[in-house]
Amino acid sequence: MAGKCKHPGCPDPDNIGCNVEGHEHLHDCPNYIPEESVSEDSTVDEDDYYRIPWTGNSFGLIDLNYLSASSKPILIGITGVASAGKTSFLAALFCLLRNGHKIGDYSFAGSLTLSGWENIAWYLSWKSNGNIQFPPHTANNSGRMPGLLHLAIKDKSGEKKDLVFTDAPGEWFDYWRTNINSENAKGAKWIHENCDSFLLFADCEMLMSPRRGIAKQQINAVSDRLTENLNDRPFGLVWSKSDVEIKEETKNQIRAHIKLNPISHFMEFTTSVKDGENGIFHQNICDSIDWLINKLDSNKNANPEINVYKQEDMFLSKRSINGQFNG
Ligand SMILES: Nc1nc2c(ncn2[C@@H]2O[C@H](COP(=O)(O)OP(=O)(O)OP(=O)(O)O)[C@@H](O)[C@H]2O)c(=O)[nH]1
Ligand SMILES: [Mg+2]
Repeated sequence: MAGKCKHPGCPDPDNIGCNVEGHEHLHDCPNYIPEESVSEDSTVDEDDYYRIPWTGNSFGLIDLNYLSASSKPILIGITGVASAGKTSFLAALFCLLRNGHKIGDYSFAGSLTLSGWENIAWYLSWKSNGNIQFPPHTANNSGRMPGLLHLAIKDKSGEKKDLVFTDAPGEWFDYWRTNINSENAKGAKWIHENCDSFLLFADCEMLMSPRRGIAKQQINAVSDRLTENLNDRPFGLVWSKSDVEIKEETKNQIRAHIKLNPISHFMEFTTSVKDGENGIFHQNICDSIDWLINKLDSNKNANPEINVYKQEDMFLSKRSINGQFNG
């Protein structure tokens, strides 16, 4: 047994717990009681328990309920093996939005996980000594649920969208590509089953190294898993760390493999935490999210036109017959 969880709504209290606040390290979760401290009386009286809806940290599954009760958030699965640059991409996205960049027509309009974003974006942010660091490797804690990062974005007409990004450890995808039913692949499986769209990260640095053969196999295998039951969910291929240039031939081999499977919406993006010529790599970070949103919108049916006396007042006006007011 790994420990106990004292959160009243925990689905797995006798094992690893729910890490409901999405702490990076399970031991930081106030609900988690490590194995050595578990005693008979370590349960919590539910009447004394008060839970606030969020703390600003990454979401867990229960927090997602607070958001999905009022709107249908778009879940974006950030996928790829360890060190592929997933968390750095998310950190760069947040830094760009914080500096006023837009996702298509949409600007930053808030987040319920600001601390979670700051925890990763801090590393890329300017320090007084001029150093840039990278966020740490995403810890493989609970093995079931990825950390979830929320963004609200709004366009000029006031249309708001809620986006939720998964920030999962790359190990999960490694287990998942080798054995879909592995206990350690449950988190990756959750992402595949629940996300509305996906970005798969292909690590250009590794694809330029002597380990490029392994890198290709890993990218191809994760892509095979993702394209299974993909249906019309958009799938973006991110050439991460594109400040390291790779041969077109290497890219072509990976493209050829991915295209063996039918994909309704496919697009590639070259990105990096470095801005690139005229900021192209940064622009592509925002464009990749814009593309996913657009493709998801295009999957929806258009709203039917309803004949009403006053178009702007759909509640009070009576419906007309053959377009004539029937009042
Ligand atoms: N040259 C270059 N290196 C990068 C870039 N982004 C990330 N890296 C390097 O890649 C390492 C891993 O990046 P992460 O963002 O932690 O990768 P990850 O996919 O989140 O890794 P896991 O959390 O282990 O799954 C970083 O520590 C950096 O050394 C980039 O844009 N360019
Ligand atoms: Mg990570």
